[in-house]
Amino acid sequence: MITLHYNPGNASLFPHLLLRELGVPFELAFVDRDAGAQSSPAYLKLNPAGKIPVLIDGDLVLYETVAIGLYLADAYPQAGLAPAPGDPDRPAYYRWMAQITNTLQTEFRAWFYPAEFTTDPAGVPAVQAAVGARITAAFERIDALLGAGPWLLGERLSAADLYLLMMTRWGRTLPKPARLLPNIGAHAARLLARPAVAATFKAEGLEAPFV
Ligand SMILES: N[C@@H](CCC(=O)N[C@@H](CS)C(=O)NCC(=O)O)C(=O)O
Repeated sequence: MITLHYNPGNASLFPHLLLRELGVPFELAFVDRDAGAQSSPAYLKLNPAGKIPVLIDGDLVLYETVAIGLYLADAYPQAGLAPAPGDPDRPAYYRWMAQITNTLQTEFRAWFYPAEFTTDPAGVPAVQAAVGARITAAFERIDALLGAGPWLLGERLSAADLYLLMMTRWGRTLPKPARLLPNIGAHAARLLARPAVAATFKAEGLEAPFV
C-alpha cells in the first residue's frame, strides 16, 4: 500500500492529485504542522529535511515533491501521465517538471517564508516583494508557452499539468494571482472540472476558490 504524508494544500497536493488521477489505492497520513510533527524524530527519519510530502511505497521512502511525481507517473504507465523514455515528448516533460520545481516551487518558498532568506528582519518585505515579482514573471512566461494548450505538452495531459495546478493555487496569494493569466486560468479551470481533481480538493478539506 502507498502512503502519502500530507498537509492540506501543502506541496503534498501535487502527489495527491497524481495518485487520484492514476487511480491507484493509497492512504493519507496527516502531518500536523501546527504541532510541529514535520520536525518530530519519527518524521525526520522519513525526511531528514523535515518537509512535506513523503511517499511510502512498500520499502521505498521518497521525499522531494518532484521526485515523488516523477516516480509515480512512471510507475503507472498505463495512465499515460508521463511520456515513456524515448517518446518525443519526454524531454519537454522533463523540462516542465524541472522548470516547475526550480523556478516556481523553489521561489514560492521565499514568498511564503521570506524571513528565511535574509538575516535582516527589516528586509523581509523587500525579499517578499522581489520574489513575488520573479514568480509573476515566471507565470507570465509559462502562460505564453502554454498558449491554448490545452495542456503543457499540447494535446496530452501529463503529471506536469497537475504540478502546475498546485503552483497556480499557491499563486492565488500573489498581488497578481496566477489564475488571472488567460492561459493559466483556463488550464486550471480544465483541471478543476476533472473528477479526480475535485475529489482531491474535497479529501483535503480545501474550499473554493481553489485557485
Ligand atoms: N523541496 C521540498 C520542499 C517541501 C516544502 O517546503 N514543504 C513545506 C510545505 S509546502 C513544508 O514542509 N514546510 C514545513 C517546514 O518547513 O517546516 C519538496 O519539494 O518536497
